[in-house]
Amino acid sequence: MGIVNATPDSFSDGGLYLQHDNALAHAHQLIADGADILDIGGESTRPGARPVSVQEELDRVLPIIEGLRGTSVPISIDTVKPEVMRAAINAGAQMVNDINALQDTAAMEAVASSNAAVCLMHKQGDPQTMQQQPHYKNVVSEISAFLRERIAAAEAAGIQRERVVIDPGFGFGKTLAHNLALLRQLKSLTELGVPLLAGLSRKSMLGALTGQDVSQRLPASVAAALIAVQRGATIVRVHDVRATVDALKIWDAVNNMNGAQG
Ligand code: 9MG
Repeated sequence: MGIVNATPDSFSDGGLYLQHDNALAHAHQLIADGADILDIGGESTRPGARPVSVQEELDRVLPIIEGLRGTSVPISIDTVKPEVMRAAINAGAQMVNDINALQDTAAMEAVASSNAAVCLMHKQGDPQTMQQQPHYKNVVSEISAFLRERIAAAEAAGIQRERVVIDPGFGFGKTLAHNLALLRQLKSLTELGVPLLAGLSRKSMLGALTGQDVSQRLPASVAAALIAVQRGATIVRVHDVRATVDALKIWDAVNNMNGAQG
Protein backbone atom coordinates (compact mmCIF):
# COMPACT_ATOMS: atom_id res chain seq x y z
CA MET A 1 0.00 0.00 0.00
CA GLY A 2 1.62 3.24 -1.18
CA ILE A 3 1.02 6.41 0.80
CA VAL A 4 -0.25 9.48 -1.08
CA ASN A 5 -0.44 12.57 1.09
CA ALA A 6 -2.92 15.07 -0.33
CA THR A 7 -1.83 17.59 2.28
CA PRO A 8 -0.19 20.95 1.53
CA ASP A 9 3.48 20.69 0.70
CA SER A 10 5.36 22.96 3.07
CA PHE A 11 7.93 23.67 0.31
CA SER A 12 5.41 24.84 -2.26
CA ASP A 13 2.85 27.64 -2.22
CA GLY A 14 1.50 26.85 -5.68
CA GLY A 15 -2.06 26.40 -4.36
CA LEU A 16 -4.53 23.53 -4.63
CA TYR A 17 -4.01 22.80 -8.35
CA LEU A 18 -0.27 22.31 -7.96
CA GLN A 19 -0.86 20.19 -4.85
CA HIS A 20 -3.27 17.97 -6.82
CA ASP A 21 -0.87 17.68 -9.75
CA ASN A 22 1.98 16.74 -7.44
CA ALA A 23 -0.11 14.18 -5.57
CA LEU A 24 -1.38 12.62 -8.82
CA ALA A 25 2.13 12.43 -10.28
CA HIS A 26 3.31 10.82 -7.04
CA ALA A 27 0.42 8.31 -7.13
CA HIS A 28 1.30 7.29 -10.72
CA GLN A 29 4.93 6.86 -9.71
CA LEU A 30 3.92 4.59 -6.81
CA ILE A 31 1.84 2.46 -9.22
CA ALA A 32 4.83 2.22 -11.60
CA ASP A 33 6.97 1.24 -8.58
CA GLY A 34 4.66 -1.69 -7.83
CA ALA A 35 2.03 -0.49 -5.34
CA ASP A 36 -1.04 -2.78 -5.17
CA ILE A 37 -3.18 -0.24 -3.26
CA LEU A 38 -2.92 3.55 -2.89
CA ASP A 39 -3.90 5.16 0.41
CA ILE A 40 -4.99 8.79 -0.11
CA GLY A 41 -5.08 11.02 2.97
CA GLY A 42 -6.00 14.70 3.33
CA GLU A 43 -5.48 15.16 7.07
CA SER A 44 -2.21 14.51 8.86
CA THR A 45 -2.35 12.20 11.88
CA ARG A 46 0.99 13.44 13.22
CA PRO A 47 0.97 14.76 16.81
CA GLY A 48 0.30 18.51 16.75
CA ALA A 49 -1.03 18.58 13.16
CA ARG A 50 -3.82 21.12 12.52
CA PRO A 51 -7.25 19.45 12.23
CA VAL A 52 -9.00 20.21 8.93
CA SER A 53 -12.71 20.74 8.17
CA VAL A 54 -14.78 18.27 6.15
CA GLN A 55 -14.81 20.68 3.19
CA GLU A 56 -11.05 21.23 3.29
CA GLU A 57 -10.42 17.49 3.40
CA LEU A 58 -12.84 16.88 0.52
CA ASP A 59 -11.15 19.62 -1.53
CA ARG A 60 -7.83 17.90 -0.98
CA VAL A 61 -8.70 14.26 -1.64
CA LEU A 62 -11.60 14.15 -4.14
CA PRO A 63 -9.67 15.53 -7.15
CA ILE A 64 -6.97 12.92 -6.50
CA ILE A 65 -9.46 10.03 -6.27
CA GLU A 66 -11.29 11.29 -9.38
CA GLY A 67 -7.98 11.74 -11.20
CA LEU A 68 -7.06 8.12 -10.46
CA ARG A 69 -10.37 6.68 -11.68
CA GLY A 70 -9.69 3.88 -14.16
CA THR A 71 -6.17 3.17 -12.90
CA SER A 72 -5.16 -0.40 -12.22
CA VAL A 73 -4.96 -0.30 -8.41
CA PRO A 74 -7.69 0.04 -5.78
CA ILE A 75 -7.86 3.32 -3.88
CA SER A 76 -8.10 3.52 -0.10
CA ILE A 77 -9.29 6.70 1.61
CA ASP A 78 -7.46 7.50 4.84
CA THR A 79 -10.00 9.40 6.91
CA VAL A 80 -11.97 9.32 10.16
CA LYS A 81 -14.79 11.50 8.82
CA PRO A 82 -18.00 9.76 7.68
CA GLU A 83 -18.78 12.52 5.15
CA VAL A 84 -15.36 12.08 3.55
CA MET A 85 -15.77 8.27 3.57
CA ARG A 86 -19.10 8.52 1.70
CA ALA A 87 -17.87 11.08 -0.85
CA ALA A 88 -14.65 9.15 -1.48
CA ILE A 89 -16.53 5.87 -1.98
CA ASN A 90 -18.90 7.63 -4.41
CA ALA A 91 -15.85 8.95 -6.26
CA GLY A 92 -14.42 5.43 -6.61
CA ALA A 93 -12.53 4.55 -3.42
CA GLN A 94 -12.79 0.83 -2.66
CA MET A 95 -11.38 0.85 0.84
CA VAL A 96 -11.62 3.02 3.96
CA ASN A 97 -8.56 3.31 6.21
CA ASP A 98 -10.00 4.47 9.54
CA ILE A 99 -7.47 5.01 12.32
CA ASN A 100 -10.52 5.23 14.61
CA ALA A 101 -11.64 1.67 13.74
CA LEU A 102 -15.24 2.76 12.91
CA GLN A 103 -15.96 3.66 16.55
CA ASP A 104 -18.00 6.62 15.28
CA THR A 105 -21.49 5.26 14.51
CA ALA A 106 -21.84 7.44 11.40
CA ALA A 107 -18.52 6.12 10.09
CA MET A 108 -19.70 2.55 10.68
CA GLU A 109 -22.90 3.32 8.73
CA ALA A 110 -20.96 4.96 5.90
CA VAL A 111 -18.94 1.78 5.34
CA ALA A 112 -21.81 -0.64 6.08
CA SER A 113 -23.99 1.02 3.43
CA SER A 114 -21.27 0.51 0.78
CA ASN A 115 -19.29 -2.39 -0.63
CA ALA A 116 -15.98 -0.90 0.46
CA ALA A 117 -13.35 -2.79 2.42
CA VAL A 118 -12.18 -1.29 5.70
CA CYS A 119 -8.99 -1.18 7.73
CA LEU A 120 -9.71 -1.12 11.47
CA MET A 121 -6.70 0.34 13.28
CA HIS A 122 -5.92 0.43 16.99
CA LYS A 123 -4.79 3.62 18.69
CA GLN A 124 -4.71 4.72 22.31
CA GLY A 125 -5.85 8.33 22.80
CA ASP A 126 -6.00 10.82 19.94
CA PRO A 127 -3.20 12.03 17.69
CA GLN A 128 -2.79 15.31 19.62
CA THR A 129 -1.97 13.67 22.95
CA MET A 130 -1.44 9.95 22.33
CA GLN A 131 2.33 9.90 22.86
CA GLN A 132 2.18 11.63 26.26
CA GLN A 133 1.73 8.57 28.49
CA PRO A 134 0.77 5.41 26.62
CA HIS A 135 -0.04 2.66 29.10
CA TYR A 136 -0.92 -1.04 28.77
CA LYS A 137 -0.79 -4.02 31.11
CA ASN A 138 -0.15 -6.28 28.13
CA VAL A 139 0.06 -4.37 24.87
CA VAL A 140 -0.36 -7.38 22.56
CA SER A 141 -3.35 -8.97 24.29
CA GLU A 142 -5.11 -5.63 24.81
CA ILE A 143 -4.75 -4.68 21.15
CA SER A 144 -5.80 -8.15 20.06
CA ALA A 145 -8.93 -7.92 22.25
CA PHE A 146 -9.73 -4.44 20.88
CA LEU A 147 -9.39 -5.59 17.26
CA ARG A 148 -11.48 -8.70 17.92
CA GLU A 149 -14.24 -6.50 19.35
CA ARG A 150 -14.07 -4.10 16.37
CA ILE A 151 -14.28 -6.97 13.86
CA ALA A 152 -17.39 -8.22 15.71
CA ALA A 153 -18.90 -4.70 15.76
CA ALA A 154 -18.29 -4.33 12.02
CA GLU A 155 -19.89 -7.71 11.32
CA ALA A 156 -22.88 -6.84 13.52
CA ALA A 157 -23.33 -3.65 11.47
CA GLY A 158 -23.44 -5.70 8.26
CA ILE A 159 -19.82 -5.43 7.10
CA GLN A 160 -18.85 -8.93 6.03
CA ARG A 161 -15.62 -10.30 7.46
CA GLU A 162 -14.18 -10.59 3.93
CA ARG A 163 -14.18 -6.78 3.75
CA VAL A 164 -12.20 -6.28 6.98
CA VAL A 165 -8.46 -5.73 7.50
CA ILE A 166 -6.90 -5.07 10.92
CA ASP A 167 -3.90 -3.00 11.99
CA PRO A 168 -2.21 -2.70 15.42
CA GLY A 169 -1.42 0.98 14.72
CA PHE A 170 2.34 1.22 15.25
CA GLY A 171 3.19 4.56 16.88
CA PHE A 172 -0.38 5.46 17.78
CA GLY A 173 -0.28 5.75 21.57
CA LYS A 174 2.66 3.34 21.98
CA THR A 175 6.15 3.66 23.40
CA LEU A 176 9.16 2.16 21.64
CA ALA A 177 8.89 -0.88 23.95
CA HIS A 178 5.18 -1.31 23.05
CA ASN A 179 5.93 -1.05 19.32
CA LEU A 180 8.75 -3.59 19.55
CA ALA A 181 6.62 -6.04 21.54
CA LEU A 182 3.89 -5.72 18.91
CA LEU A 183 6.28 -6.29 16.02
CA ARG A 184 7.89 -9.23 17.80
CA GLN A 185 4.50 -10.88 18.41
CA LEU A 186 2.71 -9.66 15.28
CA LYS A 187 1.95 -13.22 14.20
CA SER A 188 -0.48 -13.62 17.12
CA LEU A 189 -2.82 -11.07 15.48
CA THR A 190 -3.25 -13.34 12.45
CA GLU A 191 -5.29 -15.60 14.76
CA LEU A 192 -8.12 -13.08 14.41
CA GLY A 193 -8.67 -14.53 10.95
CA VAL A 194 -8.60 -11.39 8.78
CA PRO A 195 -5.74 -9.84 6.78
CA LEU A 196 -3.21 -7.86 8.76
CA LEU A 197 -1.89 -4.42 7.72
CA ALA A 198 1.25 -2.90 9.23
CA GLY A 199 2.41 0.70 8.93
CA LEU A 200 5.95 1.30 10.11
CA SER A 201 7.31 3.42 7.28
CA ARG A 202 9.57 6.29 8.43
CA LYS A 203 7.98 6.23 11.91
CA SER A 204 9.67 7.71 14.94
CA MET A 205 10.32 4.27 16.46
CA LEU A 206 12.72 3.72 13.55
CA GLY A 207 14.33 7.07 14.28
CA ALA A 208 14.69 6.11 17.94
CA LEU A 209 16.42 2.85 17.01
CA THR A 210 18.72 4.19 14.28
CA GLY A 211 19.23 7.81 15.29
CA GLN A 212 18.21 8.80 11.75
CA ASP A 213 16.16 11.80 10.79
CA VAL A 214 12.84 11.07 9.02
CA SER A 215 14.41 11.77 5.60
CA GLN A 216 17.02 9.04 6.19
CA ARG A 217 14.79 6.17 7.35
CA LEU A 218 14.44 4.23 4.09
CA PRO A 219 16.71 1.29 5.05
CA ALA A 220 15.06 0.97 8.48
CA SER A 221 11.60 1.21 6.88
CA VAL A 222 12.36 -1.55 4.38
CA ALA A 223 13.74 -3.76 7.16
CA ALA A 224 10.64 -3.14 9.29
CA ALA A 225 8.27 -3.90 6.39
CA LEU A 226 10.12 -7.14 5.68
CA ILE A 227 9.93 -8.20 9.34
CA ALA A 228 6.21 -7.38 9.41
CA VAL A 229 5.57 -9.54 6.33
CA GLN A 230 7.66 -12.38 7.78
CA ARG A 231 5.45 -12.18 10.87
CA GLY A 232 2.13 -12.31 9.06
CA ALA A 233 1.32 -8.89 7.59
CA THR A 234 -0.30 -9.17 4.17
CA ILE A 235 -0.38 -5.42 3.51
CA VAL A 236 2.40 -2.97 4.38
CA ARG A 237 1.64 0.76 4.24
CA VAL A 238 4.80 2.45 2.96
CA HIS A 239 6.21 5.64 1.47
CA ASP A 240 9.07 3.95 -0.41
CA VAL A 241 7.24 1.48 -2.62
CA ARG A 242 10.01 0.50 -5.04
CA ALA A 243 12.58 -0.33 -2.36
CA THR A 244 9.97 -2.26 -0.35
CA VAL A 245 8.73 -4.21 -3.39
CA ASP A 246 12.32 -5.18 -4.28
CA ALA A 247 13.01 -6.41 -0.75
CA LEU A 248 9.76 -8.40 -0.71
CA LYS A 249 10.56 -9.97 -4.10
CA ILE A 250 13.73 -11.43 -2.59
CA TRP A 251 11.87 -12.68 0.47
CA ASP A 252 9.14 -14.15 -1.72
CA ALA A 253 11.60 -15.92 -4.03
CA VAL A 254 13.32 -17.57 -1.07
CA ASN A 255 10.19 -18.45 0.85
CA ASN A 256 7.73 -19.40 -1.83
CA MET A 257 10.18 -20.81 -4.37
CA ASN A 258 9.07 -18.28 -6.98
CA GLY A 259 12.61 -17.70 -8.20
CA ALA A 260 14.81 -19.96 -10.30
CA GLN A 261 14.83 -23.54 -9.03
CA GLY A 262 18.25 -24.77 -7.94
C1 9MG B 1 -2.91 7.06 8.38
N1 9MG B 1 -1.93 6.21 8.99
C2 9MG B 1 -0.71 6.59 9.51
N2 9MG B 1 -0.07 5.53 10.00
C3 9MG B 1 -0.88 4.46 9.81
C4 9MG B 1 -0.80 3.09 10.10
O1 9MG B 1 0.25 2.59 10.75
N3 9MG B 1 -1.81 2.29 9.76
C5 9MG B 1 -2.91 2.78 9.12
N4 9MG B 1 -3.89 1.92 8.80
N5 9MG B 1 -3.05 4.07 8.82
C6 9MG B 1 -2.06 4.89 9.15
